Amino acid sequence: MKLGFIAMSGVRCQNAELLAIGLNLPGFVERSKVIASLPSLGLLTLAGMTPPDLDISYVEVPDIKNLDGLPGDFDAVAISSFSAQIREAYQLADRYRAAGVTVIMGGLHVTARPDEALQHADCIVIGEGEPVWPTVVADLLANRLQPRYDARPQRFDFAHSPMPRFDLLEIPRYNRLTVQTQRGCPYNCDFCGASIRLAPGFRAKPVPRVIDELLAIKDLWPHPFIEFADDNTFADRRRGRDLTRALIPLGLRWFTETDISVAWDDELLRLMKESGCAQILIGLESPDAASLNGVEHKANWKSHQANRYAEAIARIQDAGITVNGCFVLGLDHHDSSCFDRVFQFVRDTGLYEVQITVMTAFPNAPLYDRLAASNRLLSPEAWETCTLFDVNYLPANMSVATLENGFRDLGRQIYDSGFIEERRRRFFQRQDTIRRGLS
Ligand code: B12
Repeated sequence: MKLGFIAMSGVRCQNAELLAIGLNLPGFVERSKVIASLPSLGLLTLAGMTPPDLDISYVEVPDIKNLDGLPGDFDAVAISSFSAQIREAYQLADRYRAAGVTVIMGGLHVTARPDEALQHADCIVIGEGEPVWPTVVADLLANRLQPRYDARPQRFDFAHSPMPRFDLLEIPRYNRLTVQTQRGCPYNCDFCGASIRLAPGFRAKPVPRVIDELLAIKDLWPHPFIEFADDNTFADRRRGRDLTRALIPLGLRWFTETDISVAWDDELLRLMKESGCAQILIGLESPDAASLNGVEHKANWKSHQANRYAEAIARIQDAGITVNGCFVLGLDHHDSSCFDRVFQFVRDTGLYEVQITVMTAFPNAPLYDRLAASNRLLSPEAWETCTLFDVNYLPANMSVATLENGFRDLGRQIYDSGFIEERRRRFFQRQDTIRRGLS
């Protein structure tokens, strides 16, 4: 049995003007180059649970438009899904099926729209892959594959997490590799379409398991750059301290996503720096409390943090860790002044790196149902617009054009090479001052 794991990587954006600008803006280009070259950890993880007697390979299909024939010579393929690439995934699935290849699909979009996906696949998996994958493979081999496997009643215990098959990758084509140290998040943001939608709550992988994965990568690539494919690595700060202590001897450089609360834990910040943390990405979403009202559903947490954002960023950056501050433009409390407010906040705080995105209704997020119920989705099944850059809804307090133009202009300002340079210089000068004990 030849089984192919088919990843559809690369970045996606429908807005032609933004694409064109992206080619000129160093910030966009840099980030898109970095992120376009990450492998599918989901598929590598499933490969790690696949019995060794199957003949398996991992294939990247970045663009199906320029595809000559079908990638690989397989009896069955496992295809992963994000909303933005789902139409391409369906086309590829249809082509495989027409050629007699069995198609199994899973991932975030398939979990959100299982019935839609079943029109293009022989079998779909809903929820996390690990709890059901061994059964799927056994059924495939025994010729009794079911159309749908639902992992949701189970919560996968990370103590049993498989070793992802990093060895299937052509390592030199990647500039960083991903390892997952936890899944989910204690919070529930309106627009979040990440792993909390596969299974609720926050779960962490045992630290020794994480270290095993990192050592496996180091065997293949002695000095890797690691991106933790986490939602909120340090939501449990005590565990975060254990993790960072264990990372120190590995001599890595790493990046992750977490929330602003790390700023108030001096020991954790010190350990993060010492263990090689280069940058943390934080979803600030908007600079002020009023515009964040209602964004986090459990405790309005983000709105309560906003007044301390500037101080928190300063504390993290003073610890020698750069902050990649993420802002969502077009929130319901945003009007046309939001673009200037974000720009001023970035300038005032000296955020080292910035990521701006447009509010996006992923089909698995509460935001989607809210916008659909009030007829604010412009094209409810235009999944290809779920890119974080394309506007597919009626903003509450501005027009679509105002949001699109404001977003584009803010991008021009934020990614202006002089402005990037100024923020970088400010960070390094401050580090120098701290090192010389002058602060
Ligand atoms: C790493 C990453 C990437 C990488 C790698 C993508 C890849 N090929 O896997 C890159 C940089 C390429 C990328 C690109 C994009 N990304 Co991205 N990315 C992430 C990130 C940070 C981690 C994802 C990850 O590795 N998770 C860990 C693995 C283990 O989980 P998993 O993939 O979900 O797999 C599990 C299950 O889903 C399931 N499963 C998955 N596939 C399959 C297949 C089968 C057959 C089966 C049975 C099961 C199964 O089993 C796995 C184990 O349980 C998340 C944010 C986050 N913190 O989670 C965003 C995230 C997934 N990305 C997102 C988006 C929007 C994008 C882009 C559209 C951005 C853009 N404009 O280009 C593109 C789309 C790329 C594409 N071609 O589809 C959204 C997706 C939301 C959604 N519901 O669709 C997320 C959640 C971020 C966000 N801000 O909302 N991304």
